[in-house]
Amino acid sequence: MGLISDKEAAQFHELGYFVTEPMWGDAELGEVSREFDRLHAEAIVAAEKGGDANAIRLAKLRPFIGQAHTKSDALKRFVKSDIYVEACAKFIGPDADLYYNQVVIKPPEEGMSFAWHQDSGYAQTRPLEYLTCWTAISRTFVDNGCIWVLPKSHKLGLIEHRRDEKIQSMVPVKYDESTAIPVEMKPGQVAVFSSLTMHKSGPNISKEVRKGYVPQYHVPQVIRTDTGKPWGDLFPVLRGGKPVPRE
Ligand SMILES: O=C(O)CCC(=O)C(=O)O
Repeated sequence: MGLISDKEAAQFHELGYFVTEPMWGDAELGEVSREFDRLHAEAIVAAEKGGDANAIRLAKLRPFIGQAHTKSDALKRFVKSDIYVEACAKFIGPDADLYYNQVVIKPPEEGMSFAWHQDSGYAQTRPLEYLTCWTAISRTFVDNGCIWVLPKSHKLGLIEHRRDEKIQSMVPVKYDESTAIPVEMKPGQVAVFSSLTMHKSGPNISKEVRKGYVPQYHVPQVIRTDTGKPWGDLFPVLRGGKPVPRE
């Protein structure tokens, strides 16, 4: 504990996000980065086996590799990192589960953008709001497709989203991006934000790969509103205010 200051917590509540200092050393980030390369190669092979041209394109240029903690022992340990557990204790409560986690890679010069959205716009849960910890595994900057946020957008509540099949994303029916700011990060920094905070990411037009890891956390056994059933990774990280030990 002690990684998140009162000022950062206040910014989370006021603006809907804050950005930490780098939280891991080169060795740990290097291990995660290598796991990203392995998972990306596997995702391309799996898409090529399926034979769908759009799926192959997305696997190459904008892979979102979900439930990565089940595909990598290193990531299964990483999701219980101190900064995530502390963010859960501060913003969720004494008990929290990993809700979903994704590896998101944008290859140099051709990585694709990802449209504005609230994470809660994808699947609604009871309770609605949860925590996204967007983590820079590589350096991230405007030209390699860093994320952008709309400060205070979490205060708008849930905005209606519609599915756009062409880009295979949920998109809010209306928004004003005039106050958007880019969140450029060093490797190991975390943008901690609400699932109601609007964000997007740009294309990668640089020569550097952009690697982001996106673990999200919620109350234990969270219910998906449309099915009434528990939903998500349901992987405990915090119980009774204490971190669940790594295996
Ligand atoms: O990493 C990205 O490019 C966007 C990820 C994102 O917005 C999300 O996972 O909700």
